[in-house]
Amino acid sequence: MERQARLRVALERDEFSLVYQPQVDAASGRISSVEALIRWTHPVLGTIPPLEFIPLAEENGAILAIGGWVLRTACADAVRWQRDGKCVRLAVNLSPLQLKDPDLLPIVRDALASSGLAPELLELEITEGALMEDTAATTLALDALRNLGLRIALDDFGTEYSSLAYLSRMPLNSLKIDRSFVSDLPHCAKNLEIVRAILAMSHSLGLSVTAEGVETVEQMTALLDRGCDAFQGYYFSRPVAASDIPALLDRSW
Ligand code: G
Ligand code: G
Ligand code: MN
Ligand code: NA
Repeated sequence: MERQARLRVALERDEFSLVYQPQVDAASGRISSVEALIRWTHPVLGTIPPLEFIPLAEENGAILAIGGWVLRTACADAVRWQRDGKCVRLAVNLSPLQLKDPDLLPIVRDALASSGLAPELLELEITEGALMEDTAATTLALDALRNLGLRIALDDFGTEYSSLAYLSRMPLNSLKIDRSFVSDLPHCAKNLEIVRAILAMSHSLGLSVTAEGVETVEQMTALLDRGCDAFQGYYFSRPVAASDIPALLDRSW
């Protein structure tokens, strides 16, 4: 079978799963949020990374069904953590195609209603590409989502267009600095300056900033010294199974 065709049946065959990676609040050192990340385990081919299959799913439209499954599953996991007495925000990645889907709003509303997750605890991560495509329609879609009470984060910031125009125009709550700017900190003077500029600009627009791909204490310190609001990366935790999250929520850094 071809990969595209395999992808279409993977949902029915229950081959997808989610792992979760913590985001740590700089002020408290506690986990403020966890990001859901999809995994595909094919019975014969084994693990197929999202960077390989997400683009395929966007080509054949399967991303809409897959994205709906991710939302419902992640919201249900988050409510299970709450029943354990652990309240944490949930971040879910949204494909540009989902943002253009006229059914997105009812899909999100249903995922919240059927799980019982409070909208304030859900954050959707969108990419710069999604913002560039159709500004008017995108603003409407984001406004509708924010009116439900949830938060919007701009993912992988700095890798695509990084237009300053949409940053002030779009209804965003936060921005995630791409890990390519983090990996050679604290030694790379140029990336230190880029990080400083992103933080100044974001804070003046009222956006909170998360740094991605933080792998060492030196990287964390460089980001902390410059006023970064939250961190995500292997230094704190790799993505883990849903059942491992409650124990992590007791930790602090
Ligand atoms: O988990 P990992 O680093 O391998 O993820 C690689 C890429 O796949 C990241 O850019 C991430 O945003 C994307 N990704 C992971 N899970 C999802 C998902 O549920 N939906 C979408 N649209 N992208 C995802
Ligand atoms: O959605 P986003 O593009 O932010 O996806 C996050 C991706 O980054 C996931 O695939 C995750 O596995 C990966 N990742 C998370 N932390 C680290 C890290 O510290 N180093 C590296 N190299 N990758 C990371
Ligand atoms: Mn993300
Ligand atoms: Na990212």
